Amino acid sequence: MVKRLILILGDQLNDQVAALREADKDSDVVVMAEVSDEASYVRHHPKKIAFLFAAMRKFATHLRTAGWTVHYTELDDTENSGSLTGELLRRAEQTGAHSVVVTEPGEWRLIRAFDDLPLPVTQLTDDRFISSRAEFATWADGRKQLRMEYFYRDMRRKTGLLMEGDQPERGKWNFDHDNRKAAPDDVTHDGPPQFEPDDITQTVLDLVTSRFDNHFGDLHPFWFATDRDQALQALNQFITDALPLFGDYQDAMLNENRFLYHAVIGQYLNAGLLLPLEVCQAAEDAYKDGHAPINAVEGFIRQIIGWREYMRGIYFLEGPDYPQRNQLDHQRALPDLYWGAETKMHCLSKAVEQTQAEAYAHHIQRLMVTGNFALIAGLNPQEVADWYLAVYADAYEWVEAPNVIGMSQFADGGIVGSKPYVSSGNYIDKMSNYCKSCHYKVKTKIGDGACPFNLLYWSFLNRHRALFEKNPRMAQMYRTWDRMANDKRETLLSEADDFLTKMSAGERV
Ligand code: FAD
Ligand code: DLZ
Ligand code: SF4
Repeated sequence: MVKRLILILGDQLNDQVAALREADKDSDVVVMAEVSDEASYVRHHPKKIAFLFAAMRKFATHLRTAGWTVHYTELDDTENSGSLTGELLRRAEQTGAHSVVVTEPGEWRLIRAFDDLPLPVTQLTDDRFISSRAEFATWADGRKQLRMEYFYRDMRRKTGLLMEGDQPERGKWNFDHDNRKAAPDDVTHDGPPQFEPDDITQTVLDLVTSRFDNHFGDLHPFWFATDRDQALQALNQFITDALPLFGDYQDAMLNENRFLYHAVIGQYLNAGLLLPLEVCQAAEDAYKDGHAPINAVEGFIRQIIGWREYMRGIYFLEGPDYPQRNQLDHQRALPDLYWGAETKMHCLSKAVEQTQAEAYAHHIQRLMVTGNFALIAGLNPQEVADWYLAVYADAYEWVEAPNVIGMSQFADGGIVGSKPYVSSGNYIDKMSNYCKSCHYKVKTKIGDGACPFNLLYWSFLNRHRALFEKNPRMAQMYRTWDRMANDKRETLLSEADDFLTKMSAGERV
């Protein structure tokens, strides 16, 4: 008799997940399901849906080969109930199982749905992460500020990565100072490997074309890795070809190059095809072998055992209402340019164009182009967050919400960041070659052709003066604003208003 259903979610595709380790091949049944509820709670990018469904199908095949009984529901199955809870109830009735075991999902929505299921569900700690929810809560307890840097140092101590005894390698925890180079003239890396779709992936691509053609994003060409072997190949290629320059050009952006020296492994890590520790160990080995310098390797490891773990910690610590926060009371609707409508702002146009094509943009494009613009234009953070959750192949609420609501939109009031990430066009000009091909002039502050980032930056600071002027890291900006001539300030604010009015009216701006 079947004892338990072992639910494996679309982002838990690894032999090491807790629910599989706990399960018994002889008496338990693995349940996996492609369901319309999950594919459409936001309108995910077609590449993201295809990636997950292909990776799920291939993982199910892998489990069967390893001797597991797997009940797999394809999206088109006539019996498909359309939801994960519906599928669990249906499979329980079919098999006679009386309980469910699942590795805890990365979303409050699903955690609650499983808690409410009229079947006993055990939700196990997801120990793919280095810091458990409980450990993060202990770390956070009693601290006035939850600074990533201190959490990260604890993660270094815990994992032993880049440590010499109890001291950091080369005597410094953080080499970020060396990682701010502007875009290189010549990029020596071809970007991530592109995998030819196999038969399983091809079937999924046909399904996604027929069912999700109306979602924003290009399905073709589809090149993602869809199983662990391929994801490991992608990781190895990154370590060999790109990691040595990852640090130097981490913040750079180029018209001609979508990936620069980034790893493009977020979707593999978050779906379980790669594990965070093995990725960091591969990077550390490259440092020990003399293949990659310390600024690159430390920077890369910090993103994973620092930022990634910290973001997850914040998501669970802050509770289910976190994604709904809107501390700055921003209410402007997301303009169509985020969905590919034409814009004269070249940086935004490039970031959205590559997002549409690849379901990918790197961190600085997300933070300092699309995110920065959303913040200084006063866009509603929940609409902004839904956009990020939909369009990126690596987006799941546990990591998307703290990045968008916290780091990017300051909608959590300063839990993740001590000041908002806002900048004028100057920063974008320094880190990219976008401005050279733009309709607007980055050096122009007001009047004909003024860069909208310049206008909106000051109007944002002016609007939120009461909140930010006492922040020591922002005092200098307010001093500069105060030194500006009165009529210049007035012109600037009125041009910013005009720009936003036109944008919201659907004019091409
Ligand atoms: P690399 O630059 O090569 O970095 C390596 C890895 O470090 C990434 O794969 C990722 O796992 C990790 N990492 C780096 N920065 C962060 C971070 N801030 N938070 C968590 N992990 C990080 N990352 C997601 O995984 N999912 C998201 O939904 C997501 N949404 C974001 C939204 C905004 C507004 C911003 C500013 C950042 C967001 N990030 C998100 C973080 C980061 O942009 C992506 O992890 C990164 O761009 C993925 O590309 P990569 O693999 O080439 O990363
Ligand atoms: C994102 C996603 C999509 C598009 N489809 C499925 C699915 O059909 N079945 C599934 O088990 N999971 C899917 N997911 C991931 C979930 O929506 C959810 O974000 C994660 O499981 C949370 O950990
Ligand atoms: Fe973007 Fe302004 Fe530069 Fe144009 S000039 S690319 S809008 S920062």
